[in-house]
Amino acid sequence: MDLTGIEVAVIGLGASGFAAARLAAEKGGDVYVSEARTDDAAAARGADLGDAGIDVELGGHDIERVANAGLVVASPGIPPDAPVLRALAERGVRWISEPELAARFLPGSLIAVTGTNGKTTTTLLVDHLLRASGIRSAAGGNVGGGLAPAASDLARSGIPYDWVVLEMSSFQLSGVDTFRPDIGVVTNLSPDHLDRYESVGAYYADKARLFDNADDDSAWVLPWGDEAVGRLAADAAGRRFYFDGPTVHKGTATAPGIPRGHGSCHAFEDDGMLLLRLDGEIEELLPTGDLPLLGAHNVTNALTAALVARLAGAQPGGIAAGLGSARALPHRLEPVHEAGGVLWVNDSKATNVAAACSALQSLDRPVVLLLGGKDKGEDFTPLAAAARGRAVLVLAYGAARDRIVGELEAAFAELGGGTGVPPVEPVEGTMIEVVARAARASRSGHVVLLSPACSSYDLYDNYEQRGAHFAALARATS
Ligand code: UMA
Repeated sequence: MDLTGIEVAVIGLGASGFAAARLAAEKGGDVYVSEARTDDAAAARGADLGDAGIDVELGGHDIERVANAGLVVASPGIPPDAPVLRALAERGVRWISEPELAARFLPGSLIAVTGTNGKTTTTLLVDHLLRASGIRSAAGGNVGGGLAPAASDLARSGIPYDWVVLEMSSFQLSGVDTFRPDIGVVTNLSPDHLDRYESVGAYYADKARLFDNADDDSAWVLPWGDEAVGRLAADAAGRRFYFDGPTVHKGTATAPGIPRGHGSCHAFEDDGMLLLRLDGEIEELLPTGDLPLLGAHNVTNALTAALVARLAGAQPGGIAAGLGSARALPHRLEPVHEAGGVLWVNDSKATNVAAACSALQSLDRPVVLLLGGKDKGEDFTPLAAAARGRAVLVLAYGAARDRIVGELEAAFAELGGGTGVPPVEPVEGTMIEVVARAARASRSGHVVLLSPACSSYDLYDNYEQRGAHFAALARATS
């Protein structure tokens, strides 16, 4: 495909706008970038694009010029009710998302991963399993955090990948047109982004666009027994493959000893072993205990990724090797140190209560829990039920310290106190004092878990900096 002679307007100059502009220019387009901001970062990006002969305007949007372009690419972070997109919609102008543009130029076959949680881990794990199987693969898309490039950067790379694995957010899916994954994955669904969507239905409707161009050759990898995902896939053409992990049926987990999996389930865990079943043949991958990723939700992610990799042509041996060498993503239940039988785990990305509850629930060792940071005003009481019976000590620090102590003590009292209720201790000072206290309090067999349930901005620039500081201090404990 060629964009020669076509004016391509790119709205927004973040990571995706920058990548889309370079791709469109490289494909012959006459590219114009329009960005509302004028700060140093935008100016630096603008200057880079200017050097490549791309016309960049900062500080507002020339609606007429954008509307007259032959192709409009809008950044995912711009909500549809932003004035620029409203003005375009009123003129009947349609726009596409950056991965939609990229997919028109991507080499190889396409795997697209969406869902509410686990997208990034699954995307990067699929790529890792394919590579471990000797298949040329690359991951990108919504991933962010410097862990993988934008889709357009992969399209520009000129590398003849066999497979490209893209994480797709609902924002990116809202702007698809011809986007057609060979293998599409929905990890799970739950309400999210309600600051942007007027209803959960509207959020799910964008996710459903994954299936827009389904045909008989499409393969869909879906959670077994998930009604919301089933409704999303509806009657889309293509074959369906199902995974069933320990977190899928939260309320109805199969009792120990009873075989998991189902006649029509293709990836599941049974008797401590991760298994695939395709065409009725069982393939053993890895004992669950050998998976280096912590937490039940990562068993689900591993099963999902293994099934996708198998459908993409990877052999069970390569998949098993890849699962065995998988590493946690930084700041997400990331083991950072082990000494004296104490495992130190950095879950700094858990900036809200739900994420910290989920981290606690996924560990099967007694936990010394570190909570604190900037107080976002969230209710901390749900942490009490998650911590009871799992945490042996809660240390609260930072700006939210006193509220955490007060709310958790009250919540534990309401739960009736008694066995399994950990003491909640305020720690004065910074992460240095918190880690020192955790080191004194922890015993062999314990996990010291930083899953702070708060943002980092009281003491740090971002959660990455907080996690790195915690990890460095943990490593220095012995
Ligand atoms: N802007 C305008 N006009 C407006 C509004 C915004 O010009 O009216 C400008 C902003 O000033 C900004 C740009 O548009 O410069 C918006 O950029 P963006 O928010 O779309 O962000 P990018 O830097 O392009 O990054 C995006 C994804 N961000 C979002 O979807 C919010 C990144 O996902 C993704 O990694 C990147 O593209 C490459 O694909 C991040 C993310 O947080 C990780 N995603 C959300 C999530 O996972 O929950 C969806």
